[in-house]
Formats: sequence, C-alpha cells, structure tokens
Amino acid sequence: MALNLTQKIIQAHLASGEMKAGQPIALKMDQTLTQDATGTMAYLQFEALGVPRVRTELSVSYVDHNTLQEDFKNPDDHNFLRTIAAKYGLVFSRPGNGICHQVHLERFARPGRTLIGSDSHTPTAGGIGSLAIGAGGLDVAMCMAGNPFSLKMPKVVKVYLTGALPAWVTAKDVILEVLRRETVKGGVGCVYEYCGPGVETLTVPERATITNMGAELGATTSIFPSDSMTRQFLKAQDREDQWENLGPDEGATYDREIHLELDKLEPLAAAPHMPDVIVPVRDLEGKPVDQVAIGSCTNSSYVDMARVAMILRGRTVHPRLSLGIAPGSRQVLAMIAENGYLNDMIGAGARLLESACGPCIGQGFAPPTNGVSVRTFNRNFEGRSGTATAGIYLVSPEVAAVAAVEGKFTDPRTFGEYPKVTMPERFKIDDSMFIFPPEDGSKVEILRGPNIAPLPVKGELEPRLEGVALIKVGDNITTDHIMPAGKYLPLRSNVPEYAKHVFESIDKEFAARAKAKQGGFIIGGENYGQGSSREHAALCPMYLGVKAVIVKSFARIHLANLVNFGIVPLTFQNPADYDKIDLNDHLHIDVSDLSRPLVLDNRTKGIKIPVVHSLSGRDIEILKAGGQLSLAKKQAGA
Ligand code: MIC
Ligand code: SF4
Repeated sequence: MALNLTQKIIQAHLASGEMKAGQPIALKMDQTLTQDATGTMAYLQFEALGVPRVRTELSVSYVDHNTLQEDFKNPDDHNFLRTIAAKYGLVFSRPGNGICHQVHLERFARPGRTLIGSDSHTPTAGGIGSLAIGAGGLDVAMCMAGNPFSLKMPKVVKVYLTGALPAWVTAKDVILEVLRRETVKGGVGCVYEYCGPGVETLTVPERATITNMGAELGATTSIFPSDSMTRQFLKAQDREDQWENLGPDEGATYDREIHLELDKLEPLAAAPHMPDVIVPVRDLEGKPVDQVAIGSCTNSSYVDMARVAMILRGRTVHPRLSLGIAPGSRQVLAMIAENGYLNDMIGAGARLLESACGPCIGQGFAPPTNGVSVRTFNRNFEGRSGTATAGIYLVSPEVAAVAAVEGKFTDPRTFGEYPKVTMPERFKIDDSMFIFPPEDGSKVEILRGPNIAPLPVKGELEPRLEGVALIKVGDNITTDHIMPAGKYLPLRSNVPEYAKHVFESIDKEFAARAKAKQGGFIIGGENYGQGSSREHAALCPMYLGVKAVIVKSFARIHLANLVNFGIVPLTFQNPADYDKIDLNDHLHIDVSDLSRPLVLDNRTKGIKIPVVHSLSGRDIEILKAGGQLSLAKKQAGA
C-alpha cells in the first residue's frame, strides 16, 4: 500500500496499535528533548521510575527558558539539570547555547527519526523530516525510560505547495495563512504533511518556521520531506551522513488536502490575542508600534537575522520604540558576529537579548501599558508578554525590522529592495557548549537546590467525584491562562508554591477557593488547554484537588497531561449543556465504571447532563491508578 511520509515513519516506529485514524497507537521514540522549565519535573519523574540510564538513541536537556536568574532558583535548577543529565546519560546544552528547537535542528534532529520533547514547539524538527511531537514532561520521562509514546493515530492533512514566495513574503506568512484557514483548533488530531513543487523552494530553517507554528493549529505535528535541500542543510552542519531521501510513496493518500500557492501570498500578521486572527500587513499600514522583538524558536535562524541586519543597516531604530533581538542560538550569534551583521544591529540601536526564549515567555522586555508589540514569535495570548493591556502582533522578521525603523506598521513591499541573503555553505560548528555524558554516571552527585520540592502524588481515583464548579471559562483557554509562566517560571520545580497562581489572570481567588472547597470541577468551552505542553497546568490543579475537567473539547497535549496526573477529562455530549452549569453549582458524577455512559448530576439545578470521553483502555488504567507515575510504580512492583 502506498503510504504518505507520516505513515511511513509511524509504521517504522509502531510499537502497538493499528494505523487507523483515531485509534490508540504507541510509537518508539528515537530521541527526546527537554527544556529547563519543563525539564526539572521530567527528570524528577524519570528518577522516580528507577531506570539507571536513558534508553533512547539520544536525549538532550536544554536550558533556554528560565535564564533570568533573579535569585538562586534558576541557577539551582540549571545545576540540577546538568548533574542529572550526567548521571543518566543525557547531553546537556548549557545556558547560552540557544533555544532548544533551533539548536536541536542545527545539531541533532534527523530525517526519519522520531523525537518527543517536553515543549509544544518540538515539531520544529519536522522541518528536517523528523516526526517530532510535543508532550508533557511525564510522557517524555516515560520515553527516556524506554517506553513507547501513546497517542491516537493522527489524520494526515496534505498541504500542497506550488510556486515560490515573492520578495518580502516569507515562511512565516505561509504558516499564518494556514492558521487563517485552519484556526487554532483546526489541527487537533492531525499531522500537516507538506508536499508539492513549492517545497523545494524552501530551505530547512524556513520549513522549520512552518512546522514550529503548526503547534498553534493544535496539530500533533507537521512534517516536510527530506530532499536535496535537507541534504544541503545537513552538509552545512557537517552531518551529511545523517541524510536520507524521504518522502511520500507515489499514489499516497491523505485524509484531507489544502493547497497553497506561495506566489499568491502576501505579508501577514496575527493580531491580538490569538495566532489565528490573521490580517494582511497592508491593512495595518500606519498603525504606531511601541515595541519590536525579533527572535524565538520560530524565527531566529541565521538567514532571519542576516536579513534583519540588512534592513537595519545604516538606519536607526525609530525613537518611539525599543527593538530587542535574540538570536536563536550561539551558532547564529557567532555567525552574525563574524559576518558583521551584529554590527548593523548594534549600529541601529537594537538591544541585544540572550540567545534564549526571553520575552516570548514573558522573561523580560515586556511592552508598555496598552502597547502595540510587534514580534516574530508564535504566541500572542493575552497577558503572556507580561503586560496585561498590551496587544501582540506576530509577523515575519522582515515586517518586524521594517516596523522597527519606521515606528509603525509598514507593508515591507513598499520599503525598497528585498535584501538578498543566501544560506551558508557551512555553518560555524562549535559543540563546546554541550556537555556529553560520561560512560558511567552512577557516581555523579545530583545537586538539588532548596526550591526543588518533592513530586506531589495523587491517590487512586475515587469512584464518585463530588464538589462545586470552581471556575467556568470560555473557548480557547490556553495553558498560559491556567498556569501563567513569565515571572512565575522560577517556581516550576516547586508545585506547592506554583499552584498558588492557577488561573490567576482570570480569577485571582481560584487557588484559595479550590483549596478551601477541597477541590472540585473545572468547566470550559472548546479547545480547552491549547498552547504549551506545560504539565503544571494539570499538576497544579491536581495539587489543589481538581477532580475532573468538563469542557466542549480539549487540546491534545493538555488532555494527555490531565490523564497523566489523574484528573478525569470529560466532554459534554451535547455542547449546549455547557450553559446548564454555573459557578459554584454542586456537581456529582459516578466514575466507577468509565466504560458505561456517564451522567453528571447538577444537584444545585436538579439537572442530569450526559458527558462522554475519548479515553483509551490504557488512559482509564492510568486514571484509576491516580496517574501515570503511580501506575508505572505499581506495575514495576508487580
Ligand atoms: C511556550 O512557548 O509556551 C513554552 C514556554 O515553551 C511551553 C513550555 C513551558 O511552558 O515550559 C511550550 O510551548 O510547551
Ligand atoms: Fe521558547 Fe517561545 Fe519557543 Fe516556547 S515558543 S520554546 S517560550 S521561544
């Protein structure tokens, strides 16, 4: 049977299940990655599994999120991560080496390999032809211990590209156009597989910009074929031996198809406060801009930076705004320094930020009150920047650089000649900021700072869940709403402290109320839990006693995280029943047999509401045990 590329890689890694869309499958994972903000938990969980060394082909621990170091917490976490990597056989990417997805693409991601990462933008590696999936830290820990990754067999959407991008139109505009058509929930349960003659016009970093932001579609992942362009990139990274020619079989079929004519695209922006609120930049023409930020795992490659530098060359950043630039990796930074591009940036008055996530996750460089911030990032959720009143616009580096010079939105096509930058034939390769693990790590002492709190565990699932509706939220609630990052990132290793901030931006009293009521229920709308992979959005509510989350629909990673931490995820059989529950209503449900039809009893209103779930047999087993870790320990004991 002719297979598409996604099916081919899945088939080669299938540990169990059948390749039928929607059916549970398990995949062998060749590589794992973590970053520091999700990594500390992931390694505590890995440690609890009692496995002496990682059982993957390659596992890398990056430090890129939590780098402000306002006190001992972040540097303590870094020491913990460095020592635990050495103990268990992981490569450690030191702070300063760059953003995990950019660095992984440069140095480790491989065509045809599977990768699981505790960060939702792990699909960046799809740009090189890797099947790369974002997940919660616990799922990554399980894979590091050699278990396969469980998921539902995705549908495969063919994205057929024709033509070539015109001047000033970029890979960012490709994915913004896909988001315009598909929306932030359109990709749930799907892999976006890019093909067609337009593919060969896109370089690997351009492809990676597209697959990176596939996360914003809610997709399982996105992938490009591995072709001569991929080979060139690998060669330039001194890894040509890792190249494989990979693509769909002749006559492969797909579940759905969309067609994009690259030559018809124009510069686009995602307007506040969702990545699918897409407007052409020409419609924003003249709108004053208060801040510009260039970087993030979406748009911080060498060519992105070089083009920005050429736009800035000989000019000065507009007096009304501040421009911050974070090159994606030390490789990129070193190369723009060598080629003089850094001088163009400094000369124009750009503020150089660390090669890290920085403002993308609200770690500094917040916009002013009511500010219009133009960013090359991938998420513009309300408040994520650190300024509740700011509006974030997501654009290409070119649109951002032009706005920085002009002080207002400007259609870059009116700015002048498009700067020509070619991909380097050879990147500057310097792996000295990776620490490779010793053969035998058993004697390594793990350093644990006082901010690293023990893992909270939940008991077995109670047969009957009872409590009040602790909060009722609308559609598209993000994990940034549930568990804010930014200034609270240093609390990632300390669940009891972090849990005090659950839902803070929506309802300041939530955490106190949940504790006082000894837990209860969360009621939500469509696409609940979209965005990041942070399992704290399940772990901290679990710590506060949340028993079940009842919504119209879930985002993939958050749904898995709820199961992993023993919170029962349910959906309304009839979405209109959402209206039949109000804040503080007293609810009751019998979950002693999750294979039977379930009825939620709203005792305050005297109404019975049918609810359903999409849990696999394995999910139910995990829930019953009180979470994945409890189940794993139980099984190990048995
Ligand atoms: C994000 O972009 O939201 C993050 C911060 O990278 C998260 C991970 C986290 O919350 O630590 C993600 O995308 O998964
Ligand atoms: Fe870091 Fe932002 Fe990318 Fe998340 S989206 S990994 S915070 S750069």
